[in-house]
Amino acid sequence: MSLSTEEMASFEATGYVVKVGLFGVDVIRRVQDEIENLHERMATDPIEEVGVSWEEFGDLNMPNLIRQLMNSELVSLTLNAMLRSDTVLDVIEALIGPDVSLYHSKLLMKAAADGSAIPWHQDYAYWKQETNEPLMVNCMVAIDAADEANGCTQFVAGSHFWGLQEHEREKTSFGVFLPGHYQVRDDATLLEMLPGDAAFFNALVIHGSAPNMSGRSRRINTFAYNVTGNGEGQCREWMRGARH
Ligand SMILES: O=C(O)CCC(=O)C(=O)O
Repeated sequence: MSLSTEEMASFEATGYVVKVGLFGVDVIRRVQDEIENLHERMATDPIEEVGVSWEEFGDLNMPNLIRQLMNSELVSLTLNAMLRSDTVLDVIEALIGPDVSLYHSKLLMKAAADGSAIPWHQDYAYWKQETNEPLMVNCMVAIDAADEANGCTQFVAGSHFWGLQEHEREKTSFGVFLPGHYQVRDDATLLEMLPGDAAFFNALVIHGSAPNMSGRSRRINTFAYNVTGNGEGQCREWMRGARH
């Protein structure tokens, strides 16, 4: 399953495109099983290559809750298989061409009631180097149902045409953000997803999300891909096409 002409046109016009049901329920159930109790497991038994950013509460009585976990393929065999599957790579190839490398895989855990907002940003604000171009594409897969109440991701359609905006910088997770951090924006579209749905989006489209105000977690995993050779150290693993 790659992209139809209409889906490609939608990606080009808005900066993102959604594939409903890209992964089946059983695949997602396996991921859910593999990441069960992940907050507790990463707190007591960290893995060296897995980078965890915790929710910051300033209250020692609050449990350790993961905000973002980098290299998530190391905590879930199923995520590891998904990121190298034709299901994803055929779409990525349609979007960025035949030379595809993995940039990274990250889990965003947005825990029930306590998962914090993700400020508005363009990914290229994190990734820009002197020598690279904003060619990277993300595949964000819903592990839980994501809706307005649990802080689904929102996109500003067409904002990839605005070029790279000036971002503020702080030394926290998601510390690169547009002025105002997270606030309601009239020009943003809520992207409600069911488990297994996937959104593909480019490196310049503005996105962010509200805090989780519900009793349900909103876990998503984003696989980021790059054109092999685009940037220094930004192609972690070769996936397809020419090897540079
Ligand atoms: O968690 C969110 O809603 C946004 C995630 C995000 O910024 C990303 O995957 O690049």
